[in-house]
Amino acid sequence: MYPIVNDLADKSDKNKGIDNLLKEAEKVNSNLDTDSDGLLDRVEIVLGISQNISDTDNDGYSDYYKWYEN
Ligand SMILES: [Ca+2]
Ligand SMILES: [Ca+2]
Repeated sequence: MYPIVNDLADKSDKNKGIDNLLKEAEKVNSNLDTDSDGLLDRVEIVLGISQNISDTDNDGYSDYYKWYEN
């Protein structure tokens, strides 16, 4: 298993569908961080954000910052 995914799942109980999304993410056979924002592609899929854009909503804060610091 991938600890970073489990960490996010523990933190994201606000997302009721996280278990199903994690199963979807398991299908992504990659540990790449395509956009180099600190979140693995498979984690970004689980969170519903872009694995190709480091600041998905373009608000000046990286995806990593929003999910780990807020
Ligand atoms: Ca990323
Ligand atoms: Ca991203």
